[in-house]
Amino acid sequence: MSEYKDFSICKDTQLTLKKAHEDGVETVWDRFKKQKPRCKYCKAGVSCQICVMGPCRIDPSGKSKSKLYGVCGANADIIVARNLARMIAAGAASHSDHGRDLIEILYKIGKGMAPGYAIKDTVKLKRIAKEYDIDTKNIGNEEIAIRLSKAMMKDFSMEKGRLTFIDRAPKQRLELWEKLDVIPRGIDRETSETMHRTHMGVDNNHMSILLHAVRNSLADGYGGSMISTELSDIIFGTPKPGFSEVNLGVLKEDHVNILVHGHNPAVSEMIGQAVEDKKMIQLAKAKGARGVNLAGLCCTGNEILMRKKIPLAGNHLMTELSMVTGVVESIIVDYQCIMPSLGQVAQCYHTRLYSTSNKAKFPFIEHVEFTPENAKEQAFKIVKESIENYTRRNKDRIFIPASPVKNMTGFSVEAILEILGGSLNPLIDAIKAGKIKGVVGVVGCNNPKIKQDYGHVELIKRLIANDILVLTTGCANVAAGKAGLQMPEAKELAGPGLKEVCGLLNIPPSLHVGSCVDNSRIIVIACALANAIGVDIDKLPIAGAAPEWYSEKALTIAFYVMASGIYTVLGVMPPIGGSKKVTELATSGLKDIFGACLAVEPDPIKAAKLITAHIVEKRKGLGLSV
Ligand code: XCC
Ligand code: SF4
Repeated sequence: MSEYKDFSICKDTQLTLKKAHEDGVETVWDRFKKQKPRCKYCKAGVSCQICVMGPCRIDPSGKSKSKLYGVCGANADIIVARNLARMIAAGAASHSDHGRDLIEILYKIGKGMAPGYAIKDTVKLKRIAKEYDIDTKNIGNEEIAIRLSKAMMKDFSMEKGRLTFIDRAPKQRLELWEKLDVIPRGIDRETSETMHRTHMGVDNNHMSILLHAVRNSLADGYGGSMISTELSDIIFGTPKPGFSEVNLGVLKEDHVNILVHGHNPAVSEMIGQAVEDKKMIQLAKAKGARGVNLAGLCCTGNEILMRKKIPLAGNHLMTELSMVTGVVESIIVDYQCIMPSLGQVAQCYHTRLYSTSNKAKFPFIEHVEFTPENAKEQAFKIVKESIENYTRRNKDRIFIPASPVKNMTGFSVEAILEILGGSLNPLIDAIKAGKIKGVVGVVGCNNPKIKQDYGHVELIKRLIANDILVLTTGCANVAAGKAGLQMPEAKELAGPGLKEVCGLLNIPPSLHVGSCVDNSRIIVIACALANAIGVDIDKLPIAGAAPEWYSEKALTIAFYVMASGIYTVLGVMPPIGGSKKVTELATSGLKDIFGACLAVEPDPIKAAKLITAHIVEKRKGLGLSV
């Protein structure tokens, strides 16, 4: 058992991983080990495969004089900057494509072509439409939906020339971005231009590649991701606080268990509707189960947890293990962060797997395509088949490793404002009085390079103990929930000031604000705080951290957060070490440009010190007590 403690701090992970090995199942950790030793060129970002004169490699130590340039003459700085920019483009493309799919649904709702979907938050629909200069008087919600979706489509193209939501940023930040020429002109345009710039023989100045990468990342943060969040709220409802449960213990032995995994709530929300249907529940009972239990994984799990309080079974590194419990009838995936190994693991159990997006297909996973038109029908089909699969369960192989932990969720910006009585002023007063020293977003993934959830949990505990309010998204949120940090009672772990505020408002010291696209909610709060105080964002006592990140999307997030003026600490080094210039820029030089930079610190205890020191410095800058 002790060896399993090296992989994860979570009991449910340790025990289920042990069973996986007993069952002969290979997991992400086993494959991780087999990949060692890692290529030092790739690790440092100095291998290039951009054209077929290569692949080329530059000696990251700089010792080998014959390996200073690729065949085309690109040096380490150019190669590292190009590779980094392409990672950021991929992240931006992923979030933005997610947003685009939601725009299509909104448009089809307006046209009456998306049965099963509806506009849940009409107040927000009108508010966002106003931001897009749409006159909502005398037109129905359907027409507003059509006009808003068309206006948002313009954000994606080159028709408008400037992202709409970018103007949520404080004017000082906008002026800076204008001066640097990094205001995104169109979401797709910036990603496309990154691909162009990084083609052989285009942009060969690491600085200008990086500045464009920043613009590309802003196109995600204030574009694709922000649109995704706002539209999900409009279509599926703006989250409100409430309670649920988290960890593998949310699976129920006597129920049909269905898991949803991925990112876009368009599929999971429909599955959510189908499992509540009386006929489906009757069918489950006829098959000998007590009912149907829906739970989430990763970010689509965060989405339905936020809105419907549907329990969360686990984060990134738990996705394979969920099947090892032997009680999962089906997993329905949409896209992003879905390991292609899932189908293989399912071969050892009775779990049926379904992919739903025509852009995300997997080995050994059955494809049932979802469109706005057929989603309702398909959701019922899959739920019915999942229920029928209950009788195929092998009762001798069942293993539910833990009891669920209660958590509190649903902290949208709107919900936070409501708790505060309608404005951010009480929060600002608490910050000024030093009761809350600062606010930090702890976000991002799991990565087998870091003991699962250790980075998240240690960091959050230390921050809240220092009176720093934590906002979580993505897989970090699951870690916080499992560790009990998302209950109001966790205030006991907070410093005296934060404890008092949490007690007064009856909230946890670590608030769940959503999925990874919902980092845009953190940005909205940061912008609103800066605007209310009348300073730029980089003057605020706030920071970001992604202690266990793995994905290109996380890197894009780190970049738009940094470019917004928020110091961000990464727990895993991005592949940039092969260029001194790029590394220095990212970890210090950008501070002179954006007022914030990145830091890399794998040890969460040291990361907490870095962040706390940063917050102290910012408080001093504002003339606040420390
Ligand atoms: Fe994926 Fe969003 Fe990372 Fe988790 S946190 S591993 S990106 S699911 Ni987004
Ligand atoms: Fe090599 Fe240059 Fe081609 Fe990259 S772009 S593979 S460095 S020749």
